[in-house]
Amino acid sequence: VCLEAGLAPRYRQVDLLGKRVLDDDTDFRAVSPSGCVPALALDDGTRLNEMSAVTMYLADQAPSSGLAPRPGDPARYRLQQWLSFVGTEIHKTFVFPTYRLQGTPEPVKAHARALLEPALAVLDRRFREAPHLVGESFTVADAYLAWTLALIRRAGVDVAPWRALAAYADRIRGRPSVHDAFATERAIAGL
Ligand SMILES: N[C@@H](CCC(=O)N[C@@H](CS)C(=O)NCC(=O)O)C(=O)O
Repeated sequence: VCLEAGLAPRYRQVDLLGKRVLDDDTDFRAVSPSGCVPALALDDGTRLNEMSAVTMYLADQAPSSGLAPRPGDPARYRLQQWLSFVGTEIHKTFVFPTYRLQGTPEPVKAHARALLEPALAVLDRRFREAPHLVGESFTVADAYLAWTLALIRRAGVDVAPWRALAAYADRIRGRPSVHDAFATERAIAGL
């Protein structure tokens, strides 16, 4: 999102198990009460959490980017709909239990995998109608979905049976900002 918006934040690494900010060994819960990323800290002391709020805030710093429809535009609610769908039906339903740092029992993982399928079908239907989640242009919901699709792929789930979704996944992976964001993340994590 920052790459698309032309923003250059300072990234800080977090030990998500120990809940510490790595560079100064401070308590991560001071910036994120849930202990979850993302957490955005502004110079004026404002702290913001939750993917949907953080990404919409960042989008609104660059209104001409089109990353979020402007307030008053009905499409803004459509964006909120898709951010919520990706967050609850894909991220927390499948990605989170699959990659949970503390580990997840295998039957729970299998259940998460089964729950993913209807969500993928919803996305496939959407991409038969439009090139992006909200419509013609890339928004922060697509950025969020791009990240979840990468983790779905890494988990060994092949989305090929959902052909419109698979075509979208290929397209979005080739988007320069998506490619560069993963490269930045790999460099920060030393992968
Ligand atoms: N509801 C949160 C969920 C964020 C979330 O689950 N983040 C994971 C990483 S993908 C996390 O920080 N997990 C740490 C933990 O569960 O302790 C959001 O939408 O931002």
